[in-house]
Amino acid sequence: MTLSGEVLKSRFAGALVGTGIGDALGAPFEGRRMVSPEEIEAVAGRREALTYTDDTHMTIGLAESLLRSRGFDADDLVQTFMANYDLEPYRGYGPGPPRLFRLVRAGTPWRKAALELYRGGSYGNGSAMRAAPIGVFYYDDLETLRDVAWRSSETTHAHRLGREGAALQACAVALATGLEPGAAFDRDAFLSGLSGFAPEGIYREKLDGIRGLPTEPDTAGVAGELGNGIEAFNSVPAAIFSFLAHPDSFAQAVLYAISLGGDTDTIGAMTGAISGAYLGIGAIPDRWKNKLENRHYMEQLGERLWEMKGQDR
Ligand code: AR6
Ligand code: MG
Repeated sequence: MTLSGEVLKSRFAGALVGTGIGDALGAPFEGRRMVSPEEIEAVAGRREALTYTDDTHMTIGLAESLLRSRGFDADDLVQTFMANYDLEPYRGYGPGPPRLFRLVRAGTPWRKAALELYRGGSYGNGSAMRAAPIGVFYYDDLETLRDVAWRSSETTHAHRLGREGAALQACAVALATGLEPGAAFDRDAFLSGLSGFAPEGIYREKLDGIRGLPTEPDTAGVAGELGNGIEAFNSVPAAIFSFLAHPDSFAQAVLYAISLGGDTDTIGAMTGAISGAYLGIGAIPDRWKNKLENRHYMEQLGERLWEMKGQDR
C-alpha cells in the first residue's frame, strides 16, 4: 500500500506534536498513583500554555540532529542534546543525561560515559520517550530503524533494556505510520508486528501480557500488569497498551495513558507519539494543540523530516 504524501506529512507532524501534547498534559501528574481523565482535562483547561519537559526537548533534539546530519550521526546527536540542555536545563531531565553531559564536557568519550552512568548503562525510559522522529523517518525500513534506535539509545541509555525499549517504541510509531488510513484497526496484527520485533525477554512477555488483558481493564490492573514507572520496560508497554485501547481517538488514548499514574508525562508522550503517527496531526484536539509551547516548530520538524525522506528516495 502506498500512502499519499499528505497523509504521511500529517503523520510525521502528528508523531512529534503528539509527543509534546502527551508530555505536557501528563507533566503535572508525574508520580501520582492514578488520575481521572476529567482532572487532566480540567488542569489543561486552566493553563494558559501547555509546557513540555525533557521528553519533548530530547525529541526535538533528535529531529534537529537527523535533519542536520541528513540521517543518524551519534556524535552530532550528543552535541545537539548538550547544546539544547545548556539552553534549557530546567526541563525536568532524569538524573542520567545531565551527568553524562558533564562527563563528556570534562573529556570522557560519550560511549564510555554512557556505560558508567548505571551498571551496564541506563535502562530508564529516556531513549524511548524521544523515539518518535526515528519511528516516522525509518517507518518503512524496520531493520534500519532498529539499528538507529539502538545507536541513538547508546548515546545516553546504553543498557540492553534501554536500547530494546527505544527500538520497540520506535517500531510502534513506525507501524502506526504505515497503517492504511480509514481501514478498521487490526489490534492483533499490530501486536504481532511488535512481537516479531521483541523476540524474547521482558518486552516479549509484556506484549504477551497485553494480549491477555481485556481491551478496557481498570487502570490499576494495567499499571500492575505492565508497569507505569521510569524504567523503559515499565513504560513502553503501558504506552502501547494505551494506544491499542483507543486506536481511533488521540484524546482518549492520551488521557487513558496519563490516568495510569506513575511516569505520566513520559507514558503520555509515548502514547501521543504512536497515536499522532496513526491519526495524523488533524486528530489532535485544537484545545490542546493551540496551547502547546513551540507547537509550530515541532510541526515543522515533522514536515521537514517528511520532506527529507522524499528527497532521499
Ligand atoms: N540499574 C538500576 N537502575 C537504573 C538503571 C540501571 N542500570 N538504569 C536506570 N535506572 P535516567 P531518563 C533507574 O537517569 O531515563 C524524567 O522525568 C535509576 O533509578 O537515565 O533519561 C524523564 O521524563 C534512574 O535514576 O533518566 C523520564 O520520565 C532512573 O532509572 C524519567 O525521568 C532513570 O534513568 C527517566 O529519564
Ligand atoms: Mg519528562
